[in-house]
Amino acid sequence: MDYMTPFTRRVNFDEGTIPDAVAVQERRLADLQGMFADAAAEAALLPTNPLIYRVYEATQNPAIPGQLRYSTTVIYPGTVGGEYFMTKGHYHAQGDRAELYLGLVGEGYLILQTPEGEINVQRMTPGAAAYVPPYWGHRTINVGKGNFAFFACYPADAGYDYGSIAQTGFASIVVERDGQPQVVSNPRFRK
Ligand code: M6P
Ligand code: ZN
Repeated sequence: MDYMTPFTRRVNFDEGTIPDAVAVQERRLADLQGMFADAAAEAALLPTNPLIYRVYEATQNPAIPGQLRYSTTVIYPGTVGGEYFMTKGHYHAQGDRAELYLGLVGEGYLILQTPEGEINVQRMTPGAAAYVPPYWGHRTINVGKGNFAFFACYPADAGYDYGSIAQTGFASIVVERDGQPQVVSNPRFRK
């Protein structure tokens, strides 16, 4: 038996970062082009291409059954035409793989959607352990004034299906109304 060597990575609970991450992914507005409901507001912001979020990958564990990967995500505060900064969102390429999120810093929403377009919203604050069941697409949204960060752990072979979200979007979006987050239907949603 070729045993894998155990290891530990430290999560910074104040920042929601992993200082010794094996990889850090940066997602800017250009990487989310076409995903915000207000196309004009998105186009107006595109020249400055703001940083929306970073993903700190703790592992590059092999994408095989039985292995896990874990990471933290820090979403910066801001909106595009009143719609809060958010992740791209994805289904798992292997749809039956679940995922666990743990809120670390700030305040966010986890929005989930079935392939049939059913929506579920979970509020995430530090300590909230939110379960993403098999088959639900998932996106996280920073609805606060500061950074929103969370920890994620998922089967290493789950994979990413970004295509369906890019094409159809989520049926609901989260916008700022009178300074408060509100979940409203997405005018650009296509089933
Ligand atoms: C969490 C996990 C990651 C994911 C990241 C950003 O950390 O779910 O697997 O990559 O959020 O989300 P997305 O890939 O949709 O941009
Ligand atoms: Zn996932």
